[in-house]
Amino acid sequence: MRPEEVVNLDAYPILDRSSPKRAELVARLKRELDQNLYVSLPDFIRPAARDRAVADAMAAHPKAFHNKSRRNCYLQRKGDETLPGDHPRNILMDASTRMIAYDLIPGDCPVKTLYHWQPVRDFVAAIVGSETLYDNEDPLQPVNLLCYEPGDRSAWHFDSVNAFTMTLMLQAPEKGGDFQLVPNTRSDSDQNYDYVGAIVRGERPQDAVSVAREAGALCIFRGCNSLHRVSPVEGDRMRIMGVFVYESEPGVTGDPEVNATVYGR
Ligand SMILES: O=C(O)CCC(=O)C(=O)O
Ligand SMILES: [Fe+2]
Repeated sequence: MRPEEVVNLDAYPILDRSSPKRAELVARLKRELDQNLYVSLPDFIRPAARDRAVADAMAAHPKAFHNKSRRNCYLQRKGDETLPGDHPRNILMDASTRMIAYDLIPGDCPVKTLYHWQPVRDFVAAIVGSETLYDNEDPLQPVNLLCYEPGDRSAWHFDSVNAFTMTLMLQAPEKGGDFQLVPNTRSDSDQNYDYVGAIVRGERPQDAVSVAREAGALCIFRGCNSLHRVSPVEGDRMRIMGVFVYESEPGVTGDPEVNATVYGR
């Protein structure tokens, strides 16, 4: 499939960089991201491309790494004995997902076609306010297919490295699997432990926004300072996401230790 057949160019006219329509679209999405810490782009890929990506995910799924862990919201498997038991560093939560690494995804899978297309890279850069974005060059990290089987979930966490995270819903579950986000739970200068603790202890459910995620929707969010999670998936259908990692400089590869925990190798 050519990139023009993957991306829904009717709804997202990203090809002509000088068109006012594109500029308006970028300005609106950028404003939304700045205000809400997330922005959702419904119907970003076409249904045929989505079907193909889902079929690729189903075919690769037996080789997915089952990432099952108990960890705190800072992605650590151990708490801190010197802190009280109800401190957010000491609240360990269960997460379970199935990770399909870059090297297990066919070269012509639509998620790779989209990721490696310059017009998409430019469009995303404009929305997140980056001069230029580069592909990640790790053998495992650049594009992943993340599957949630019934009962799978991700627990409250902050993303660790990237200034933004980009995901694409390929198959929504029948029920559950909601993406929930608490904007600005902490800041670069303030860990805000009291508030973070209240969220992970479940004391402020009203503060979490549920981001609607229809199949085909692209989501860009800033997860470094905003707690987020995925509620348990219910029903028979897997939740299947594409996850994309862009970098602000060329030649970035991953930390082998991080890869071992995320991909099991
Ligand atoms: O599956 C999702 O919607 C979110 C996954 C997530 O938290 C992440 O990629 O950082
Ligand atoms: Fe995350």
